[in-house]
Amino acid sequence: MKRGAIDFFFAPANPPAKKTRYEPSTQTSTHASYPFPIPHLPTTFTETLGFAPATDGKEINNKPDLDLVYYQPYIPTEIQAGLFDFLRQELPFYRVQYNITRGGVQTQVNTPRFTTVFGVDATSRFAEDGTLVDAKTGRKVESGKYKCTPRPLPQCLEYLCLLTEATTGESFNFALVNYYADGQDSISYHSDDEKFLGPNPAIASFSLGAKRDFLMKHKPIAPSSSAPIAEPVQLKLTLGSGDMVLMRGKTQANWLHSIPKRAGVDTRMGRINITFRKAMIKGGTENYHQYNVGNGGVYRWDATQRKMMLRGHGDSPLED
Ligand SMILES: O=C(O)CCC(=O)C(=O)O
Repeated sequence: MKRGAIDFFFAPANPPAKKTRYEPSTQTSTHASYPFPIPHLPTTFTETLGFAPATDGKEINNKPDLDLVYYQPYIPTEIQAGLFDFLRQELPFYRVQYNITRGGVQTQVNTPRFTTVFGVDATSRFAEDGTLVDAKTGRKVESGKYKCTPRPLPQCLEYLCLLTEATTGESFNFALVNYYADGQDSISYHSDDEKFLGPNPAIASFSLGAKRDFLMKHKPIAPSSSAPIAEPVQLKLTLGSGDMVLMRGKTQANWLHSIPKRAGVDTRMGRINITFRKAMIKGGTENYHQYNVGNGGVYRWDATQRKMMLRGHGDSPLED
C-alpha cells in the first residue's frame, strides 16, 4: 500500500478543526436579544490592546473634502490573527435579504457578506442589568418604541470601542460587523451619510484577516459652465489585518467607498470589518437592525466545516 493511502480510507469525513489562536475566556456577555452568550476577550488580548494603537495614525486629507486618519496597523501584530479567529467564532452573523422597488418592480437583494450589529442610538442607553432606558430620564423605555430589539455591545466589542474613543476623541454607540467569507463577498459603492448619523459623522473602520482593497471615489460634482469637467478623484487603500481607518469631517458627505469582489490567493481567506459609529435617533437603530440582522436565520462559524453554518432563527435564543 502506498504511503498515505491508509489516510485516504480512514480519514474523517470532515477535516479536523484548526486550532483557534486564542484561549477562550470563561466569562461571557449575555442578553435576552443574543442568540447565544458571547465570551469576553481573552485577557492576553486586553493586555496586548494596552499597546494599541500599534502605530501613529497618518492623516490623509490631500484630496477635496477628504479627511481620513489611517492606522497601519492599529491592532498589535501578536493578536491580529487571534482576534480575527475569536470574532469569527464567537459572534452571531446573519445573511440578510430585503426587498427594494426599482423602477416600480420589487427586487430581492441578497447582501453579499455576513453581517451583525450591536448598539442603540443616543436617545436610549442600556442600564447595568441590560434593560433599555431613556438616555435623559433614565426611565425604562416602553416596549413599543423600537420595531426591533436593540442589542448592547458585548464586552469584546465594547472594549475595542472604548479604546477607539480614547484614541480618536470621537464617541460611538454602534458596532457593525461584516464578515467577507472570500473574495466574492463585497460591499458596493455607498456612503455612510444617513441623516440619523448627524452632520460630518466620524466612523472608525477596523480590518482583520485577509487583505482587501478599499476603494474611494468623490461623489459626482455637478458640472458648471466655467469649470472644465474634472477627472474623477479616486483613492485605493489596501487594508491589511489590524488596520484602522477613521473617516471624518466632510468625507461621508462627499465620498463613496466600497470593497469590490476580488480573485487571488489572499481573498480565498475571510476578512472581518468592524465599524464604530454614532446614531442620533431611533431610526438609526431600526435601520441598522433591519439591514444587518434582518428576519432570517443566525449563522455561527463551524471550526470543523470551516464555514458559517445556519444555527437557528433570527432573534430567538439558540441552545448551545
Ligand atoms: O469592509 C469595509 O472595510 C467597509 C465596510 C463598509 O463600508 C460599511 O460597513 O459600510
